[in-house]
Amino acid sequence: MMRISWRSIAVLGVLAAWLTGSATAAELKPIKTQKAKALNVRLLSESGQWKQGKNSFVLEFTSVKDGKPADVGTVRLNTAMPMPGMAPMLAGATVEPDAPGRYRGTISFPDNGDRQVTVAWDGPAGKGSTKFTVPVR
Ligand SMILES: [Cu+2]
Repeated sequence: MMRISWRSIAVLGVLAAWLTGSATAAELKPIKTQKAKALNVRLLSESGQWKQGKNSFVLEFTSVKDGKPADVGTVRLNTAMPMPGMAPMLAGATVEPDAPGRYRGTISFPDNGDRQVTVAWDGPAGKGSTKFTVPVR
């Protein structure tokens, strides 16, 4: 009779994660979930938050109706930090398509504080944009 210990299962899991490389959806935590008309927009990362310095993230677009990935074409993500008495600090993300309705991006922040985030898209699922606030810790 074969015995499989929980420890060996855990070891296999770690090995599988190594072999497949980058983080899978299950390992990502939501930073922000936003409904934009017929679309749900999710901003995710491994830590579930943005911090000062360079950040990697995933943007997911799904249909509100059936939950399926929505091909939104070209995606842009820009951030602004309003600062009293001076021009707002702006930072844009580099965003690359990863899978239908799924995009990978990076963005850098020189300091912490709340960012006004604008996500805009233009493609087969239509053209649109949404705004929300994300704290940079
Ligand atoms: Cu600032």
